Amino acid sequence: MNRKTTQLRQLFSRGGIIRVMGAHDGLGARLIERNGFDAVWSSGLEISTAHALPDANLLTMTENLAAAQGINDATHLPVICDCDTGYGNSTNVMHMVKKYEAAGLAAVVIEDKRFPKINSFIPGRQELAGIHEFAGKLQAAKSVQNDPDFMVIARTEALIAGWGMDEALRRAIAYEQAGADAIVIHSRSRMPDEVYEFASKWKGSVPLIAIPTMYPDVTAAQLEAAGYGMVIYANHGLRASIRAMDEVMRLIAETGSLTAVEGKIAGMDEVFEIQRMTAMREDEKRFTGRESLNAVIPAAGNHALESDLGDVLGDKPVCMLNVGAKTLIDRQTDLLRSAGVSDIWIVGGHQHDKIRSDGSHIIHNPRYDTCHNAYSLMQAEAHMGTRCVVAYSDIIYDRQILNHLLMSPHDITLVMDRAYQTLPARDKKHDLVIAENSSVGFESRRLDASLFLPVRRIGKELDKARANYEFIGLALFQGQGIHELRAAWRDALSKFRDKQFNEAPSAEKASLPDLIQYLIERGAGVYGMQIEHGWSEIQSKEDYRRVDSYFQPSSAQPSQVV
Ligand code: SPV
Ligand code: MG
Repeated sequence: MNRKTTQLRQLFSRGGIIRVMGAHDGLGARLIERNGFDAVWSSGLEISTAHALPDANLLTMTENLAAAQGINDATHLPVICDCDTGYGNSTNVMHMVKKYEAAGLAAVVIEDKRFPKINSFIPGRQELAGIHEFAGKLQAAKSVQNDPDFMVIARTEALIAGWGMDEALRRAIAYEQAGADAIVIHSRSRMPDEVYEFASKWKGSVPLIAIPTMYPDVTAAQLEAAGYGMVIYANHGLRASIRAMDEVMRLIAETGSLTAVEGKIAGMDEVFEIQRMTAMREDEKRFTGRESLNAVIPAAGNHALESDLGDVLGDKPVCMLNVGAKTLIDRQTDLLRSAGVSDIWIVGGHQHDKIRSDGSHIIHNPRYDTCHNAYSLMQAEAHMGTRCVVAYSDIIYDRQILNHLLMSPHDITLVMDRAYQTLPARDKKHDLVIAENSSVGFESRRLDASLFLPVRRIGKELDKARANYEFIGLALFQGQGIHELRAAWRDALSKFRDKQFNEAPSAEKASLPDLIQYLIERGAGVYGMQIEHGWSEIQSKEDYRRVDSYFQPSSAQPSQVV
């Protein structure tokens, strides 16, 4: 990318009026860039106002330079800096040019008023510097720049100070002869006639710049036609934000709530986008070596079809059921986040637009009614990263179960409950698991290798006498396990498109256990983590009633299920 100085020069040689917008910080600069302006004006008025100070040379050069650097750092656009009168005499101007040029700023603008200046629209104190004195400042500025493309722009305040058109033209010519690379002709007239007249009488060759704050009806095209090379909208972002902030604050103060302002303010996602949070996190993944932990929650199925939950659900997917005044999905995502999961991907299908989950990504599986949950899961395959928790949307489980799962050393780990055999029979078929060495003693609080056992088979139709566990719908895939999952899925889709795939009529209609069984057959190491109780699924009214009552405030909460 070119230097910003060269970029600005290229804008002048491109032809067409250059459109510049004022800012006082990096946020303003980002918004200016995304709205398609050509360059940013680091405005003295804006920077002063952001400090809640009058625009009257109260801030030092260092403070203005810091603001300009903040603006410059936030944008690819060249930044043109309002440097008032140059912070003193020629010596100050030389120091200033060295500093601004070294900071990568594209141009400085100095104005021919006496120090301390006051904003041009404050009547009664607009004192002009002598023409030779100011020409000397411009020569001084030009004598110290290193980069030939760096621009020193002269601004004459002759019209502002009431000295008339001839004086303005005389000064502008003198400033061009002193080396100025462009001329700002400032006017406080309510009509553009003055700046039109100036341009029509201008005999110089450097470009002219207008700041139409006081004659807002003029268009960029009209200024261009009149001979202007640049228009600076000096302070409109600042003034818009004052109005917007005021309105929102008034509404909050009046109503005592944030509801009234929700539709009027930028969402947090937009804030993060402006910050470039996503880019930062991508870099973090690449360079800090910290593995990200993600989660995918397939939540596409219609539970009303397979259970008696219909009237409890209404038009909601099961993950939006409230259990104890909090939705299932919020319970699960809060728990996942507190365990260090950074990105959560929810794959919706049936009533997907009813899913609300702050901070999670929601993907739509449009084929949810003909495909099963392995298909939904794999809709998120690009987002699994290097470590990924997979969790059904209709379950609830102990924090400790998740913590232990995240300690698994294995590439693929399923959470499996050995208590299912002791529970009263349920109508629905369980996802059964046959694991090796299941006779190994199990103590739920003991953390050692025996917590994890190799899985031999998984499915609903296993021999109950041999199946010693139930898969609870929670699993961890990491490292090689993610590659194996993807490869098995691709293979299954091509080989079992219209063929029985384990217990499913085809790969697309496969459940996650069907896919896991395939992983086992392909030789992947699949392990089960033993638990005993501490979780529940919601697949019937009875499940719902039980879990919901568990979370009622009056009932004692015996464990740490969230
Ligand atoms: C500024 O933005 O600080 C300017 C332009 O100098 S004006 O306020 O219009 O004088
Ligand atoms: Mg200014």
